[in-house]
Amino acid sequence: MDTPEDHPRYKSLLLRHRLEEGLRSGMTTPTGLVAHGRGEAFDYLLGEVTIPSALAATQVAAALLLLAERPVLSVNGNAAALVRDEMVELAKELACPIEINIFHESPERRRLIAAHFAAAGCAVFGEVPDAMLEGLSSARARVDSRGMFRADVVVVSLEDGDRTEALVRGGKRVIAIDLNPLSRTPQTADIAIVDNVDRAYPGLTRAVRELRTHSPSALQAMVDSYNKSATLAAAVAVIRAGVPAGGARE
Ligand code: PTJ
Repeated sequence: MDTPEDHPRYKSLLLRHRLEEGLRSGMTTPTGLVAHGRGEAFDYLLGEVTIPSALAATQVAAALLLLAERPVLSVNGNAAALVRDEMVELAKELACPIEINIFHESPERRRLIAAHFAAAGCAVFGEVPDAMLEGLSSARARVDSRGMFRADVVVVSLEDGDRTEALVRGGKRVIAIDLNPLSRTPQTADIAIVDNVDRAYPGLTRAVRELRTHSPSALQAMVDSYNKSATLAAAVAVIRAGVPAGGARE
C-alpha cells in the first residue's frame, strides 16, 4: 500500500488493503468486505480507540485464558487477512492452537487460510475438520477434534451468533471480539471485547503478559466479578454520546 503513514486514515486504509489482498488470494469472501464495513462504522462511532470498558474486558479475558486448560483461537477469512501475525503472537504466548472456523464453508478457503498461517511459521487446526459441534445443523458445525471440539475456552472474532450460541451450549467459555455491541455474538458470549480486532489481539497479548504472574485465585476473582451487561452498556453509551473526544474526524 503506498499511502503515507502520516495519512489521517492510514490505519483504516491499511486494514481495507489487507482485506482486499485477502479477497484477491481467495481467503476472504466478498461478504467479508461488507461485514468489515459494518465494523468500521461502529469503530468510527467508538472513536477508533480501545474504550475503557473494552480494556477492562480484555483484562478479564486474559485472566480467563490464563486459567484455561485447552484454549483455542478461532480464525475466519477476515481475521486471517487482518490480524494473522497478532493472532500468532497471542497463540505463542498462550501455547495454544489456532483453528480455522469459517461461516461460508469452502475446503479451498480452509486450505488457503492454513497456507497463510504456515507462511508465518504457524500450523493451524481445522484445514480438514473431523468432528461436529452439537446443536448446529449446517457445515458450520464442523470443528477439529484436537482443537475446538475439546476446548474449554474459545476466542472468536467477527463470529456469527448461531455458532457462538452452539459453542456456549457445548459448555465452552466464549470470548468474543466484536465492534457491534448489539450483535448476537457479544450478547451470547461470556466475555465481550467491543474493539477492533487489530487492537484487541495485541491488547490481549499484553494483558496475558501482565497477568501471567498473578495467582489462579486472583485471576478467578477477576473472572467472577466480570459483568458483561456493563461492558455492552458502556459501549452503547459511548456510541450514543455522539462525536468522540477530539471532535470531527476525517
Ligand atoms: O470467512 P467467513 O466465511 O467465516 O466469513 C466471515 C464473515 C465476517 C463474513 C462472517 O462471519 C459474517 O458474516 O459475519 P457477520 O455476521 O457480518 O458479523 C461480523 C461482526 O463483526 C459484525 O458485528 C461487525 O460489526 C463485526 N466486525 C466487523 N469488522 C470488525 C468487527 N469486529 C471487530 N473488528 C473488526 N475489524
